[in-house]
Amino acid sequence: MRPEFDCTLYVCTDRKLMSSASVEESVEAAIRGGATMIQLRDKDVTGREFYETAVRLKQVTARYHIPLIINDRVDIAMAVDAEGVHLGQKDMPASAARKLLGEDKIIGVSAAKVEEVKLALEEGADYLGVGAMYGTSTKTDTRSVSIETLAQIRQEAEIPIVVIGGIGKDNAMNFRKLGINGIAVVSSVIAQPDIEAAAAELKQIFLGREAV
Ligand code: TZP
Ligand code: MG
Repeated sequence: MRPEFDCTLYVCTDRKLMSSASVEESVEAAIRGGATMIQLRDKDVTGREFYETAVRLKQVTARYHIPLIINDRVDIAMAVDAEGVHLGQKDMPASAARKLLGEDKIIGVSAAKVEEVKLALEEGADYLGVGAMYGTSTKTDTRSVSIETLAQIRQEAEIPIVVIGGIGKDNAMNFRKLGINGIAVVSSVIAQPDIEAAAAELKQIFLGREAV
């Protein structure tokens, strides 16, 4: 059985942006601050480096019982027994990843249009990453998604949705009322001087709660 997963605060790594010395340190701080899911996103590294980082990161996430999702690379997700994989529109379809990963792994798919959502649902995605909701300099080839399209996507899909792209303290409060399950963030957690505090604050803002 696929594990239940909580995508409230879904933190993606970026070794170019992180404020700490290692990916593991930044992820541990994010988890301490309340990250509920971690995605290893490592562009421009060799397969070996990606794999070795994934091995080290899995040790951290396993200690905290937080799901580790590998971006793009189904093979690396399998090799490190990560909890799942995240696929973009240019990656292999979720249905093909499912054949490789089996029923117990989580498969996320990026979507910016209703048609892409319909296909991802047909192909067996477990959650959707929808964006970019706002401007971001973390990823260059983004497509922007309006709040209206997001609302349409919410109507179309019963699976969990995380929003991504430029999510931060100023806008994280915009999504719960639309029935969005979580926020996926890179820079507003990973690039902050105090990663733990940034994660905690952002989660509170998304959930609409006062800081404790
Ligand atoms: N996919 C769409 S936007 C984006 C990704 C990976 C980058 C999000 O980064 P940030 O720093 O949270 O805006
Ligand atoms: Mg991808």
